[in-house]
Amino acid sequence: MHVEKYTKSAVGHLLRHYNRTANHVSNQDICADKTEFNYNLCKREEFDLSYYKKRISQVKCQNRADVKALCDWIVTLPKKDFTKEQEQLFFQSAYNFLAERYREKNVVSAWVHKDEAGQPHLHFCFIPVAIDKKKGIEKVSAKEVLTRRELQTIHKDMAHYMEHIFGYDIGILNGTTVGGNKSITELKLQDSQKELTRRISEISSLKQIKHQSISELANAIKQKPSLIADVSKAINIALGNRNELTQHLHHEERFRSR
Ligand SMILES: [Mn+2]
Repeated sequence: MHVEKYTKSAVGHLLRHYNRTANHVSNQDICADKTEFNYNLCKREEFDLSYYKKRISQVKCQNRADVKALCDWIVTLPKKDFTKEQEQLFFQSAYNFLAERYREKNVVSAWVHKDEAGQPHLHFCFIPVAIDKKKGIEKVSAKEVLTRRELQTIHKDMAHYMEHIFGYDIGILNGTTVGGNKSITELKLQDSQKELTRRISEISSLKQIKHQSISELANAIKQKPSLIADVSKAINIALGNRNELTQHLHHEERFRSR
């Protein structure tokens, strides 16, 4: 399972993507024949977009374009030989677990997609509503709802919950093990993680070189203690201390003329 956060401007399009009323010509991964098997676990009389608008008007929301107003927990069905009933039990349980955690009135839609390449998955879409500690009012804050701690604990909590329902550990997939079903955002993230790994290995190889030359230097100093003075002169020159450089050159000249 992994979470995505979206700004207000994306909400209309996203909800149409989840409920499949958007034009999906561009999405090659959706198999139109299977779309009828999708189902929404969030049962409301009104349309998702109008419920979203109504709910967000009830809470404080900063009037800034970059405010994350909708979050989507994507929960993927583990690759097990689940019957149709077990599959539905899995998604219904995931819904119950998440609806309790983020409060049902903040849920906008909860579509199970069975028409995409890869495993069936749930898009649990909700407005991240936190309680403002000073004013005691409800406010939109993805930062305060999806804290680092929340992201660290939810996976384990969900696994426990499912174990309680199914009677055994069904193996909830986390974001890094989902594979196959990655969004653009995830792929970008993967790229930057690869870049980071590359940088880290570069740094550690640099450190190795540094260690080598330090031990070489240490050996050299042991054999010729006056080298310390030379090293400190060299450091000054390297740091751009012009006086040191001139003195050094004069000294060399005098040395040579003797
Ligand atoms: Mn989907």
